[in-house]
Amino acid sequence: MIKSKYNCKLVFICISIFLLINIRSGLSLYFDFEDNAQLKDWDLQGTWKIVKDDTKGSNVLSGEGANEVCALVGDINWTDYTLEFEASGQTDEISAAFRAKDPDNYIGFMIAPSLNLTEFFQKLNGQFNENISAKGDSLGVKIQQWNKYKLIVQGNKAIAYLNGKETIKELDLDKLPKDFEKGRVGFRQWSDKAYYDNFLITGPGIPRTPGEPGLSVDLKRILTITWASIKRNSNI
Ligand SMILES: [Ca+2]
Repeated sequence: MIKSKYNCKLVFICISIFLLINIRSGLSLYFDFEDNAQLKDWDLQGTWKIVKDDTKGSNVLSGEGANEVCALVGDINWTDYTLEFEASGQTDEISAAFRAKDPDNYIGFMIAPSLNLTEFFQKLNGQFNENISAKGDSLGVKIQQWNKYKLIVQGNKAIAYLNGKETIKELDLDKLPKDFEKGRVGFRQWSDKAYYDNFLITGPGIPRTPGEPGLSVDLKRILTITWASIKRNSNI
């Protein structure tokens, strides 16, 4: 019995170490943009840098340029994920990019306050197509206003939320070219300056990141369940 008890403890310790190693070795997938080291895994087109936003009281990712600016991160083979972030268009537009191969091939979700326009669009081999989705015109998003966005990209659907409410009709991804079946994620604008912060990427096969919201609670719960299961099955 004593030997069994020690074996069980050993199993628990091994599982705990395995979980911690997996969490710590993962690519950074939560970005609060508080330091420049967080940009090391990003591919940046245009001028992207970390700046202090006084209205928010936090460091944020700033992107700007004369034409299109694009910042991508993640694995080109990712398919499904949920993207959560905060954004504030400093001159006008903000956009998220997903199922992205590179700055010339991605799907975008755009908010343009000056046009009161919300839409999904695609860029394939450098060519834009803005007629792939419904358009929204009554969201009321303002320039230099921080808002919370969430994009759920799952299977053949993409759904966008603004401050917890669905923005426009979901996008049918199965009607788009097969080029958009998988890809990276990030942000982009055209000739505009925009701020982004607290970017969280979650999904199947996407590792967790130290410091991301909710992680410590989740880890504690997993370990508690594991330990309870070991005790139950071994009667210790
Ligand atoms: Ca921040």
